[in-house]
Amino acid sequence: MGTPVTIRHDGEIAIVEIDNPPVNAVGQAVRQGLWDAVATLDADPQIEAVLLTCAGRTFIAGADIREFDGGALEPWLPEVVERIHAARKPWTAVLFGTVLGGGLETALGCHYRIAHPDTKLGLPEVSLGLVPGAGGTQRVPRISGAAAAVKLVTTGAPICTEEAERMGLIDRIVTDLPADALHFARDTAAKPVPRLDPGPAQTDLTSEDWEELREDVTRKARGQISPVRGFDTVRKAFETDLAEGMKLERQAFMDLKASAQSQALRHAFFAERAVAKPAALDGVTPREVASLAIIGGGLMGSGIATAALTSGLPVTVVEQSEEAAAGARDRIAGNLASAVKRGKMTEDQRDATLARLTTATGYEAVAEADMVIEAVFEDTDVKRAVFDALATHARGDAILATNTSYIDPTSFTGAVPNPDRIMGLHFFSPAHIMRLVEVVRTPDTAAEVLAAGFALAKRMRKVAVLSGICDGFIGNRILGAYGRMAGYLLEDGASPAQIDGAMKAFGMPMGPFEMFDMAGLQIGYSNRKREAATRPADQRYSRIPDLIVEDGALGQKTGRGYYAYDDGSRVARPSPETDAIIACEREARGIAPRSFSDEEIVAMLHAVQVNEAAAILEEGIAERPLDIDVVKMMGYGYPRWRGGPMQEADARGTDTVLATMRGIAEADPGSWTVSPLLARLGADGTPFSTLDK
Ligand code: 3H9
Repeated sequence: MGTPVTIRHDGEIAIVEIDNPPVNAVGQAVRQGLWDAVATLDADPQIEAVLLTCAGRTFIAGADIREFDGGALEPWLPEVVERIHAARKPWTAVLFGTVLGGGLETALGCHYRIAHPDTKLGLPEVSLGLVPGAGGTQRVPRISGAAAAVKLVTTGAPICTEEAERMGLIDRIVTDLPADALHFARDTAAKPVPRLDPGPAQTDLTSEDWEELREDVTRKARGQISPVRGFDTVRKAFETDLAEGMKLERQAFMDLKASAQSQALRHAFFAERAVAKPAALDGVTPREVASLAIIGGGLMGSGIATAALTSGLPVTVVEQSEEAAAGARDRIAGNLASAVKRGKMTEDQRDATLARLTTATGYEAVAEADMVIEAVFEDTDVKRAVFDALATHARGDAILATNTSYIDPTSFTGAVPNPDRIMGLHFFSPAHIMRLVEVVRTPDTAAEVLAAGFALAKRMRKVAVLSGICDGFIGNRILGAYGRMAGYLLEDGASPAQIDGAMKAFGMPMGPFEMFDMAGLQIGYSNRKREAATRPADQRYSRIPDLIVEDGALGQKTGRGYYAYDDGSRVARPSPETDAIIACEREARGIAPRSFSDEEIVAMLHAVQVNEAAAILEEGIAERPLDIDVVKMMGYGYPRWRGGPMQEADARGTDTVLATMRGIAEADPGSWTVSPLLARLGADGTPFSTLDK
């Protein structure tokens, strides 16, 4: 392969172009190319100014993340940036696309920056568990001041060109490229080359202000270390000169690069992209879907409809009555109104989106749809009635999907001819916000149909994960094991507050009991009654959840569940009534409450999830451990900086997880069986990631 950096001339202007698809990441060859270009152009008497630009869809989108697992290859990016800044000729970066991380830092090394209006700029390193490592924490404070630098570095959120111009990060917004760029460069040739002041950056912030800001960053980081380290590194820009600040930044970058959190976040980055490419769909062309019908316009159906309409599809929602259809339309309109409020769409876009919605009360309305998604009540008979109707009313080649979250789709789709067009599309609630979709394949589903599920998810800007059939599919099945273990821990002596507190300290947005209370305890109660007949006789059954429901406490909506809630409040307080039920039941079962450490609670709740996940992998329900990680991160709030339960298992050591799981299973063999896959990997500590092909 030739060099990714080439130089061409337009009169006295040199155009340095990086061509490193797909996103022009600065890998070693690009760094070397830029390093050499500076020397070549400094020595070229014909050249008076330089434009730095990129081929393809974007200016540099960052350092090459794939290089971070090995040692740093020379030349290092900070040195390349410094070398560009020290060049004798003025360099102008021509920005477009997504100018991120090392891309923005390279641009900041240039003496000028011009940008196309649609450009997004940012320092997203925190989302990879890092801090900017090529001057971002030192140059932005010197150019834009403290508040802007803290925001860019600690949130990682990209900004638009207007904001970047206000911050002084770009000198001009240009629309006519490359002509405007050539003009701009010619103007720079006549001026002295501007250099960044290497002294400490200036600020009015007092040390109290800095402390307050730090507290805010720490609170929002919720256990993630990189935003706080990024903050501290930015602050150094106001205390030291540039050279010293660069050294401190390099140290922070290298420390974090080696950290478990950064490894987990890098895993999350690549896993979220890899799930879109399951082996089962290799080379498969999705079936075309240009119109959608949804059966059921409740919370779930309306959410799915909102996402589909927003993606540009025409959608027909079928309800049972005019009143219910009007309710669905109102819900969808409400979802779109809040999108307008959050600045996600304009009022005109909202009107155009809503104009693609049709509501109807009869199945005739689905006759033309390329795909029909059933989103009715989670009950086999209700769903069967829907599919019986679809068998006659939907087009013979229409794709038929069910949004069931637990039930085997083959148990209610028997009447449908051509079952190769049936699949599950398990959206998460609220479906217009949550990004995860489990695409469930039945033994009959055609690959092009599954691919259509993936294409639909992508179109809706969601992330699809392929799942086979089992009770609860990937996510809810693992949730089942988690909930069961949480219930046993509670019965054995831990309080809801301790268990929830331990899981929140681990990084979960809420603990299991707060989650149950929020979701409502009634559904779990009904599920347990339904499962009673098939539950293994020797499996431990904690009656506490049933006793709480039977005492009239159904969770937040009734003001009491595992916790008590003041009227309309979501703040959980201990509930003396519920605590009494727990204590009574322990006594009735002859359980002497024991104490658990928070670490023990976390390790046990983690181990049972990994154990269930390992069974899921062995059964071929999920293709790879990374699929499971993405489901848990995107659907259940598993902290990204832990990379999901399988990545966490690798970080703890599969041998350690196995030992914990063995302890659990030996104490209660009727309830738990160690998965043979976990036993195999854990025997010598082989990581799950070895199965991520
Ligand atoms: C950094 O810069 C550190 C410096 O401060 C200091 C250094 C010393 N590297 O997302 P897409 C791949 S840290 C390697 O599907 P989109 C990606 O895996 C970096 N590969 O496209 C995918 O590969 P595949 C700071 C990368 O249009 C393909 O490109 N920068 C990188 O939806 C297409 O990606 C970031 O964190 C990379 N940096 O979104 C930016 N970026 O086709 C990270 C992408 O094999 N990147 N790939 O699956 C992004 O946010 C998005 O990719 C981007 C494009 C917005 C650029």
